Amino acid sequence: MKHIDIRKIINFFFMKGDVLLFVMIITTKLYLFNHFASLPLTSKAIILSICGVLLVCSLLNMLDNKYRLISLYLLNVFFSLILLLDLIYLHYFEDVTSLSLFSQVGQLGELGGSIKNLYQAKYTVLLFDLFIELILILRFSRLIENFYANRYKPNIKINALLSLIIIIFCGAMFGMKVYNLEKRGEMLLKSRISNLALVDAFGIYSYHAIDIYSYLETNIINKPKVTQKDIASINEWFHNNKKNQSNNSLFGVDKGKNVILIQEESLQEFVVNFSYKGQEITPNLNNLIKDSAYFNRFYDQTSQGRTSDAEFTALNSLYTSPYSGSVNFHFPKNDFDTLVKRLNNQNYSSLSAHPFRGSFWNRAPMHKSYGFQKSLFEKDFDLKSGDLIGWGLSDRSFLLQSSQYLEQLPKPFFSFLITLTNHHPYDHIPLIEQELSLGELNETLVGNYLHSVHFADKALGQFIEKLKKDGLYDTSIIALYGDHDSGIPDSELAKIGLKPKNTRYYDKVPFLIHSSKLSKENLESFTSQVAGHLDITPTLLYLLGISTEDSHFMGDNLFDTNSKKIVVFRDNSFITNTSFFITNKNFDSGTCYDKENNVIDTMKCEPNFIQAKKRLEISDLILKTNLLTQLDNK
Ligand code: GP9
Ligand code: MN
Repeated sequence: MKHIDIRKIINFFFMKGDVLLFVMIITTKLYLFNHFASLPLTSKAIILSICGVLLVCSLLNMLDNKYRLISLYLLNVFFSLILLLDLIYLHYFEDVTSLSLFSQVGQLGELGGSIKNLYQAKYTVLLFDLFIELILILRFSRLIENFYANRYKPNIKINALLSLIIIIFCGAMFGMKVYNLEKRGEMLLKSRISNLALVDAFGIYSYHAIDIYSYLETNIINKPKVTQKDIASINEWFHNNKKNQSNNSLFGVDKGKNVILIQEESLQEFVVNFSYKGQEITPNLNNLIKDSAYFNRFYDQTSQGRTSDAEFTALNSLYTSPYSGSVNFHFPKNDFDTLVKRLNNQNYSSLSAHPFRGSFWNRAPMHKSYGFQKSLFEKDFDLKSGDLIGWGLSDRSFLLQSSQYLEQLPKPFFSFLITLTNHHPYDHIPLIEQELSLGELNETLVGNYLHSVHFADKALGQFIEKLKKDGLYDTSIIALYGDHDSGIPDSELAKIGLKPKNTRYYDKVPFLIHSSKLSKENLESFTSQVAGHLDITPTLLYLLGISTEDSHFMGDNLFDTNSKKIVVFRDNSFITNTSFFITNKNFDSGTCYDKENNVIDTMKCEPNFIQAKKRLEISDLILKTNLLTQLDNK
């Protein structure tokens, strides 16, 4: 066997001393970053972040010795600045930066002016070594040059092997982390819920790598080319679709009124007018419905983006993201045409409010893109005087505090209130607040849901009373809808006597519109139609007398009877007034039902399936290529 030269091995490691020192410095900075940002720090997240750094360093080994130190120094500057920028951004937006933000001047530009205020003296520790290193490099440049000149020249084979080992090790760590997360049901990579969740799981640098990849995937790799033919065919589709719309006496009945749009967390339709052991679950909602237009065949059109999808579909009247996960992360900087912008254009003031972090579902930048002049998140509410239940401020405190904001808004206003308390797994309501006597249902999932919905309903009742006191009840359109289904399995629903006849049987959420004008009308022919989240914007604009002729909303004004009405779901399932088609993507695997839920010949659903597919294709192309501004608006 060939003699092993120990000196060579020592020399090899000595040669890597600069890299080791660099990695130690960055590790320290990572600890400091997490400490300043008050983020939990797991060893896996640190290792995964360091992996990225090591990978970049291993490329450095290929460089000539002459450039080694300066490259390491520049990398240190680069990695330190990322941490610094993220800290500053976190301080202001409660989120870390992402590539989609850099791609447009918007939010970061806005930050420019306040960087001085957001910078904290302690952050300087992240830059401190850079100053010292720079002085040392300049002062001892000759010495350093000699030192590197006398080192071994980089050995390509050994360095390539080293890089391979790092890649295998890091890949395995990454894979294990993803596997463990998915085993726990957390599909963070496939369906991002917040950037911070990725930082928690993978570390800050790996998060940025994932973010860059996902940005490139959406904006370059998967971005289709749009031809003039595509544009013409989409224009034609919208043109034909509009031909069916007619005006009636309800157009503009609520012109100039304030709009209070409430999105209720996980509120399903089956609780409406439902009683258990003689107890009404939603007495306040039921009362409000008596005084409103109530659409009882209104379906949940959300997909993986859950609450954020409900916001998107309701305000944009487009279908959810064609990619897995929420529109909010794939297309936060698209040019949207929303209910918000349409009302802003009519001199409305606009406000959105939700008592949770603005970073969750990427809401802060997204609500800006929707056009909200002001958005309130957790930090804008008084958590000390309000009560905290489950995920945060209870609906009771949230709606009460929001009503104080509403009082101050210049009129007419549009406010979009997103509640939080009734969130899965619905076991947050304290015993003292549980008003229903549910007997054996107590502590079951469905029992907890009833308690939780009842609590949310009481909060709604108090809010309505407050609106009446503030003189807003009659001067506003109050619209309310559930964001998505509750995720309660059939076995639990059976405990309260519900037996779904197909997988989407209870996939309905309530949708009501209260306005003093509507309560006097007979609306049966409109409210008995099938409907969904995409119909909210066109319907409200219709009542407000704002034309949508120039829009590309894919939902319909529900105050118009439409024999061709179709509610399309992301997986290509759909419902019409007379049929229901359930599939998980293709036609052959689908089942066609008639209105009475009897299975009928699949071919009867084919024409509508083609129509549903076309709708999704159009919406997807609009999203993927940010097409709205290029379409005809006549
Ligand atoms: C949190 C809330 C919950 O902000 O919207 O979102 P969900 O888990 O229902 O999508
Ligand atoms: Mn939700």
